[in-house]
Amino acid sequence: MKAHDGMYIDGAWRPAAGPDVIVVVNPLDEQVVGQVPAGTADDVDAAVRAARAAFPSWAATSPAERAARLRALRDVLVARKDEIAETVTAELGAPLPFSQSVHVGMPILVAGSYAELAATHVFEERIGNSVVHQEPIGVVGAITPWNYPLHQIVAKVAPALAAGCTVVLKPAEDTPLTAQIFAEAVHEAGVPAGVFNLVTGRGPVAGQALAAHEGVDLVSFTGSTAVGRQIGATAGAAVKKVALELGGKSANVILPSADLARAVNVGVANVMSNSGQTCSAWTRMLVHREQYEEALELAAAAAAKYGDRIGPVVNARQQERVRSYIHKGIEEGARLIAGGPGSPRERGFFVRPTVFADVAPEMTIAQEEIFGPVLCVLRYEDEEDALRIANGTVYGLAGAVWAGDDAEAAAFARRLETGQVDINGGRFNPLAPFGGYKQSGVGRELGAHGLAEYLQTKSLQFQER
Ligand code: TXE
Repeated sequence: MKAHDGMYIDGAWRPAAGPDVIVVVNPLDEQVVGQVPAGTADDVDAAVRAARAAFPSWAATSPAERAARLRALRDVLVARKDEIAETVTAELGAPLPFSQSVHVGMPILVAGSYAELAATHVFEERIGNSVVHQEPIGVVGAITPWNYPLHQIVAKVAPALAAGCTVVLKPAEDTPLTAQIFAEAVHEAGVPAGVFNLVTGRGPVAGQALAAHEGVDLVSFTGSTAVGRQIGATAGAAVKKVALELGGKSANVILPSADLARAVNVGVANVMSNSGQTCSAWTRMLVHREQYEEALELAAAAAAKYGDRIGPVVNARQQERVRSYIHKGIEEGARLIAGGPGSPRERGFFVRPTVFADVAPEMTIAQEEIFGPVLCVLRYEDEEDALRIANGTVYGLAGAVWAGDDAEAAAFARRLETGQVDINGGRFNPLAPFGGYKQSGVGRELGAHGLAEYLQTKSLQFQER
């Protein structure tokens, strides 16, 4: 697969400062797909300098001009969608139709939504005798994970550019080729040199250097809670703003009035999709005790249907991690009703679609993010019990509620300690804010709330107005 052997800095591909490389492996067959340079603090420094130098003139462009560049960026992503989908599939192992519809389809929607928002957002308002200006925060250090390689990038870079910020992106080690295509797309879209810069590299080296760089005004990170905590501490010490989108352990609450079969089937599909590597996945299904046995039959059958259609997980480490959680579930007394820790294929980092019954709320598999195709089905006594279980983790990213009508589900959803809830199935809305309560993060992505992360306000106080 085509790969650049340099970093995209100040509008051109430049040689990396050091000799280290990252080898990209296809999780489906364990074949090498390409390699990219592993950046050092020197590469990060060059990229941050370029972003700083480009900031004043980009910040001064009109919102209409920024909207035009974002529209052009969206158009390039659309024009290159097949190539991007193939690259995501090669790096992440996702089935091609899923890469086309979700891994590429979703960021195209998000890029389009920020082209619109840049054009329509009110960057200046009068409040009494003051005029309040919303100004770009400056240079953004964006650190992204591999689970949605393009979406995670676009969800940070599009609002940053719409706001008038400049960006240095450090994408995940496992999926740098998609990030390189994104950099080409930004270039083709006519975004001026230095406004967007890409440094591929390892988290503890390039990522750490970016998070700590004094030329960065905001660090926007998506990834594990452990690394997020570290980045938050580094940024806090430097009084630098952070946005953190971290893990989740979302509850899928099926109330007794719901269409049980539909709720279970959609619920299983939600967890198995992207091989369970979705921070918002509904990994805990909560079912009323009287419907529990029926739900288990439905869930086991739905999981079995996935069988071979599910893609691998991203790498050997993730495969091991997921399998060890499955072992832990068995050890702690949960009952396996589909899948298990065994490997379904000789090659590739596959994990079988797995469902656990008789999961107690305090078990490790019901508390920690597994990030694999593993569903826990829990039993509740009544609504208060369901609420206590649903809210009983350190996370609060997403969730779902099913009921006979939307109003009943929404009333329950209002009591959940979580940033986003799908009502009776829901539907992706690129304008709705996404982000965590509790240890799932700080700040929001998408829509106007996502844009606000990249802005700071200045009040001009007049004597009269
Ligand atoms: O994440 P990391 P990993 C969760 C999920 C998964 C676990 C581990 O539970 O099993 O995290 O995944 C960069 N300073 N999520 O190890 O390490 C790294 O290079 C600065 C949830 O892949 O957090 C990559 O670009 N940066 C999730 C990014 O951080 C550092 C998505 C994420 O990697 C760094 C992915 C450091 N010290 C994993 N160390 C979600 N919320 O969607 C690493 N990085």
